[in-house]
Amino acid sequence: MTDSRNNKGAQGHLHPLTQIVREIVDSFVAMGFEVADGPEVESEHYNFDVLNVPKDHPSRDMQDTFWLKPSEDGSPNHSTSGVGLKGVSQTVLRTHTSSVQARYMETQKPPFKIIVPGKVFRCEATDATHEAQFHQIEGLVVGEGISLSHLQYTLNEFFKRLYGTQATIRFRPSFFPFVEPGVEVDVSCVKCSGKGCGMCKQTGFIEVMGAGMVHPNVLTASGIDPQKYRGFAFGMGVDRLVMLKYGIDDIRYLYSGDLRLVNQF
Ligand code: 2U9
Repeated sequence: MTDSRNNKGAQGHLHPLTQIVREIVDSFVAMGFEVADGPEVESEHYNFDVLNVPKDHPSRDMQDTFWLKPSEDGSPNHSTSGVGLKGVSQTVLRTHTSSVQARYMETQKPPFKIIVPGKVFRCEATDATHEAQFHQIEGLVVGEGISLSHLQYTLNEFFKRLYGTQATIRFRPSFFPFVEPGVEVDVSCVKCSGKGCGMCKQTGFIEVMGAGMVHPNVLTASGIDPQKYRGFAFGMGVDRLVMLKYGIDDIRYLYSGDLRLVNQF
């Protein structure tokens, strides 16, 4: 058989999401990062509390987070809670992979550089740009003398590897409870290289991730002295990157299992 699509279908191949996850992870591994992972069923403690997310933050709402029912005896459903049973840390499906970095920081002594790929879950109505389950990759670097310029250098290097040496990035101020300062990261438009086109809405840039310097409260909550150590962190939604790369206009295609989509990659 000579038709390449049929050949691919017969042999099987990686889903486009898996392909990009591997490409991104490999790129950070080449820069000296280690890969970490952790549970998808997570405690409120690691998903929110140690990440400096206030008790009344909207991301904790039932509308945004999948809260799991406690088991019959009242104990939480997650494996290793950050608090004792009486402290009542309820169980959620993790809403970001940041909980993995929080767990890692508790047991490892700096310096370290980790990259964390994984599935995350948000309780929201699905549409062309939102799914209840999607893929994230987050990174964390902690050490002495780490500054925003290390973050800028690392991300600049990463996007040049991913999109080519002409790619440039820019930071815009933003807010996330776990970082201070926080930034939104834009990359020069992959289609028009920054000149302005329909894809980038004539701005020349596309928003691709959030990032910032790890909040001192987060370091302290994980047993790391913020007077001695600093860290930077970043997070990106992989589905959005796949959609941008291949011009896919509905995230639901990525999870439909429809071979007419996956066999194109
Ligand atoms: C620790 C400390 C800080 C990770 C970060 C973001 C900003 C961010 C979003 C991008 C698109 C999530 O998939 S998305 O919706 N993420 O904007 N993530 S800083 O900060 C951390 C993580 C772990 C211990």
